[in-house]
Amino acid sequence: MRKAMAALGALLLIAACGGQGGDAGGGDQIRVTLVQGLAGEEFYETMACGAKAKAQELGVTLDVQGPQKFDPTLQTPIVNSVVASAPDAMLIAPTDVKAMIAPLTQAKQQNIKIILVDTVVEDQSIGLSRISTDNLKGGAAAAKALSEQIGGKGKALVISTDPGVSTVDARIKGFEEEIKASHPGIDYLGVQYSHNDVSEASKIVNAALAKDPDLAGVFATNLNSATGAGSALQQAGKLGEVKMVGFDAGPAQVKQLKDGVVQALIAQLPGDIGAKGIEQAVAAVKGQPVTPSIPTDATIVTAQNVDRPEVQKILYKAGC
Ligand code: T6T
Repeated sequence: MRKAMAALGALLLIAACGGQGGDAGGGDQIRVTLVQGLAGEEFYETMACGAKAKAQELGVTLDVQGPQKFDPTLQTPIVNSVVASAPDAMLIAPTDVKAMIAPLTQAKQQNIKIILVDTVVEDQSIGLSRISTDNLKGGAAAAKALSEQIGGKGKALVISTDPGVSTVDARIKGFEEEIKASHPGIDYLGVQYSHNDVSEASKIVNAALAKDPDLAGVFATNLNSATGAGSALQQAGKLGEVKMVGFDAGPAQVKQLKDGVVQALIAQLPGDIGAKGIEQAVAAVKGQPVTPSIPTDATIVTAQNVDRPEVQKILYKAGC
């Protein structure tokens, strides 16, 4: 685990400054809308808390909206209505790399400054700034942590949301590359998709246990996948037998960590992502330089460090 923590420490990179800016803003209060990937989910609520605190500090008006499901067909109409309300800037976590290009192009054409928080789209011209965890390194760190837990051998399964979500796709890539390069004893069973649904993730793990009773490890690439996968392992009485590493650190994941269902969580800094998003939005609206790419840190949380004050501080919250 120590090795994995050291690897994850390297996720903190120095942000490179760029000179891409927008038009100068007027004297009125700047209006920003944050469009979450999923309303009410702790990662995005913690992001909203960070954005709200920074908006208040900078005297910015902030509106927060999000779909009830992590689904581009639900996020698109929200973006369309935000475009109609013509804020100065939009912070958005796009729910699909392709499907969200068209609505965001509309926003760009209306001269709304777009800042990508967490996820991105394939069209590199969308987003004056992109703020996220280094998910590729996070996935590799998850592979190392899981391998350590299962003694470098046995069957390992990945549960993700849907293909086409930039963050979790990068986590899978990082995981797979690390397993292939350095963990020859691991029999990789591949990825199964839960559509970001807790009960779907549980079903996948139940079916996997039926097919492969000797399953050794699970990597769940995000909060809902981890919650569902963890409860399936718990209900199947597999504690201690099947090890699990999950991305994200909401209250349910932390409980599973303390209950011994999950051995390690990779906690992101959604509050920082939101706060930095507001800073970039304000700079863009004022025509000041923005930073095209801002990596934020991630930490491996285990039963050993979870109660430390510095770790408690980074766990996700359901509200501010
Ligand atoms: O893992 C986060 C986020 O980074 C990802 O893009 C989608 O899922 C979460 O919101 C957690 O469920």
